[in-house]
Amino acid sequence: KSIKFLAIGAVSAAAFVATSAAAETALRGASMFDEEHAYTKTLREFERLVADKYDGDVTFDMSLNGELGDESDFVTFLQQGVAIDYAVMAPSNMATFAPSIPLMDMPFLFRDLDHWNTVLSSDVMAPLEAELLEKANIRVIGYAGGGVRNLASADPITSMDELTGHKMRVMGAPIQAQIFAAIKATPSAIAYNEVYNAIQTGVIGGFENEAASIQNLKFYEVAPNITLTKHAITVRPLVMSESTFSALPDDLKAVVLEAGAEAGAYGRDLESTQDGEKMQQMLDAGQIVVQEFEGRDALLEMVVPVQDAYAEELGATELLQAIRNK
Ligand code: MAV
Repeated sequence: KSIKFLAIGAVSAAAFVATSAAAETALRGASMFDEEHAYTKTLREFERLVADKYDGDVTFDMSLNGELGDESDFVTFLQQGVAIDYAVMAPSNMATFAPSIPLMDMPFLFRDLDHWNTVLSSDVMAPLEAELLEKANIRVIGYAGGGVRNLASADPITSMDELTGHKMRVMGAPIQAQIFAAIKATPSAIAYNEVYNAIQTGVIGGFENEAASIQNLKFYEVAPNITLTKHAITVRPLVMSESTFSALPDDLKAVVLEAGAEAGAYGRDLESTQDGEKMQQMLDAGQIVVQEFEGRDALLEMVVPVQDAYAEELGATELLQAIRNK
């Protein structure tokens, strides 16, 4: 009896899908984090805004907690237009397809939050977006981010002496390794979802990251020493696979662009506001020890020639200057 019942159920479920499929657009997102992280909240806001602004039927399905891998996996899916339609991405994790894009999140690029805000409210990044679209088939629809990146390590690092030779993980873009090598660390590109183990087993001494992610993925368990190098304020494009975007109906395209820009602004506000709070929560919980770095200004001097050479190699000297001049 129960078998018969199940069979009938299955048929009617399939029929329901068939009748509703014609008008419905199904979009899939991905996050490396749980619902609490600013990126997931940014993506949820994007979904909410699209559903709110769009007259037609659109459904969302987001995979969380790195179920589909880390951002270096996401970028391949986005580029090929399979499995993931939208995500928040670090530019330095998209370098394989678009070599100029990591200029956006190069360490020591922004003087402070005001500078970061001014740059992101301008259209100075437009040539980089164009390259990403053309070479990687990925469209920027907004900008999230706003976390301050610091060193996180198993042992304390407070001075140039301790930083020299420090084995640390960096993101996959060559410019990341070049910058950290210039400040005398020993960087290696390791996948984000292998970092926790690599620190735990002593393969590396630490990495660099922002408060939201250190807290969400409990990196403090293996790297509780935070050194305030404040070397980056994150720029994290909210992106959509162009294969997906170009196939959307025109009215939905317009809604996606509007919702992307608004959700990005929401995410920037959220993460930049929460950055200090999250650091304090980890401090209060005894999860981290925070230390200043003696001579941060010296670091800046060491990296500027590396930034200049990178921009020159990409033919982006004017663009870098335009960002610095903002
Ligand atoms: C942080 O979790 C985020 O900035 C994320 O976008 C990066 O991919 C990640 O760090 C990383 O360092 O790879």
